[in-house]
Amino acid sequence: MALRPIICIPDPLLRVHCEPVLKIDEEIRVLMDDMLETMYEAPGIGLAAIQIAIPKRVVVMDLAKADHPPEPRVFVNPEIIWSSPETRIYEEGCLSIPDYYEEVERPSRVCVRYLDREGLTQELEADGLLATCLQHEIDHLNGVLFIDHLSRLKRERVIKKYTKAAKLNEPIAPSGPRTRDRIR
Ligand code: GNR
Ligand code: NI
Repeated sequence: MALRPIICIPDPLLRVHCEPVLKIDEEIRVLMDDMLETMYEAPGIGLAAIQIAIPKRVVVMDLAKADHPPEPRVFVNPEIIWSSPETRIYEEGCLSIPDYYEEVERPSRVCVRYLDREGLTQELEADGLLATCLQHEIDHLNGVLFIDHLSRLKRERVIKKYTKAAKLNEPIAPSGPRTRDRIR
């Protein structure tokens, strides 16, 4: 297992459309394990492969509460096959936009089809934080960030701040999303 550096905006890699995984082989299993380790260390509740600069459609997640056993999940080639007409608003953060949080409105429930660790097709109907997080991560696979769901003013303000900081080589935050979202 290995920790891999997480890339941040304005890195253009965060805007690429990621490639489907054709075969779940040892290389992909190593990637999943490295992503989980990197996510736990950040700490975050989800991570898309592109956040460690790998343009493949792989997502990891763990929504288990801090005092509960870990529940690592992996989703390969996840697709939203149904979204509820009802929406919910949740305050999101992103490890690639450290220290910035804003409310995002998304469908409150989704049905997702994906391949599991063994390469078997699975379908999952999700609500609550799982539904929000799945949509946040699937957006990453398509080069979309949660700030793209905000007003243009808010989005441009954030991008400008991080672009300036990157030019001056100033780290914006040493750690990941604040403890409220952190579960472990
Ligand atoms: O750790 C994370 N917390 C979070 C909180 C609300 C909605 C989405 C997320 S995902 C984020 C980790 C991350 O950036 N995944 O891409
Ligand atoms: Ni994110």
